[in-house]
Amino acid sequence: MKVFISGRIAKSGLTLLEENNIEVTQWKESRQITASELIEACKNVDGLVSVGPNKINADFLNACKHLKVIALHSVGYDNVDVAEANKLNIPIGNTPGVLSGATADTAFLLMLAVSRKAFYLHKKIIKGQWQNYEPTPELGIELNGKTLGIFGLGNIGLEMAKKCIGAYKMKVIYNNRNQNPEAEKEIGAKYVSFEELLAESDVISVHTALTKETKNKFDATAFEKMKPQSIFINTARGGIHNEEDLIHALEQKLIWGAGLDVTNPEPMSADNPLLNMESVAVLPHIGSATEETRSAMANLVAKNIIAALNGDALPSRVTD
Ligand code: 8YV
Repeated sequence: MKVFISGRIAKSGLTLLEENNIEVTQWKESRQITASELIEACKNVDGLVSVGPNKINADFLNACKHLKVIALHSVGYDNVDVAEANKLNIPIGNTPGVLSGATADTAFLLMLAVSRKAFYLHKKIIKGQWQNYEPTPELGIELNGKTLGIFGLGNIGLEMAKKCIGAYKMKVIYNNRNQNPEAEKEIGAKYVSFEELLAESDVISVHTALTKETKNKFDATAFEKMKPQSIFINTARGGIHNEEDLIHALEQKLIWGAGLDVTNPEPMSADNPLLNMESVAVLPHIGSATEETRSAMANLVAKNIIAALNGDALPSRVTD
């Protein structure tokens, strides 16, 4: 059996595939593979490991109907036409669970960095602008006892909430498509409407999937309803916030700060105004980027491939 991998995944996953007699070819260039190169690379293989934002759309799927499985190296599957894959009987695997801790760490890191203007002040040192001690300019804000609003309380949101409760005894409210009674019981999170989430949160952290419903959810109207002292964090997908509206909200001090691990587009351009704002921290989509998590993701990817090629159910299959 043969598999094509559209990027460089952790060695543990490659070893697992090879131990199961699966022949691997890999995209090793630093640029993203193009749509036509991906189709070409998949011509003579049985499975695809899709790394990064390859468009697994109807065109691709119909050109590669022979694939027995597509294993995503991500929990997010907004780049996949799942309905079309289901129609063509191509199972799609993803990697939930194993990256929740690392991604929540990134959200927490951004929240704290924003609250103390850490990225901005670090850049001032580099520019030779560390000046005399003065007690009042460029002050941060504290998080102790504040209200955390989770937009999308699944695995990652729950991890973020637990960290915020543990570190700062934050009160947790959340808004979801569906209520999450287990999380309510476990951490005492309170379900609120989206409007209430906006109005009551001191920190809003986004942990939902990018869908038709969540695209541009945080736009000018939403930012206007947030507290002027609030912080907006997004480690999910850049398409969930409207970047122009976010810039405007920060410039007009409608909100206090923002931390982003995801942008729209990615990569973010180096001259983006967000990169020079005091209460903003931006990271280049590193949510799951730890040795441990990338290795666990590669293992789950390999297990999804192996199961499908053996005719078994995938340990983690995307269904909707
Ligand atoms: C990946 C992610 O780094 O899991 C996701 O949805 O966004 C990240 O963990 C990215 O998709 C690259 O494969």
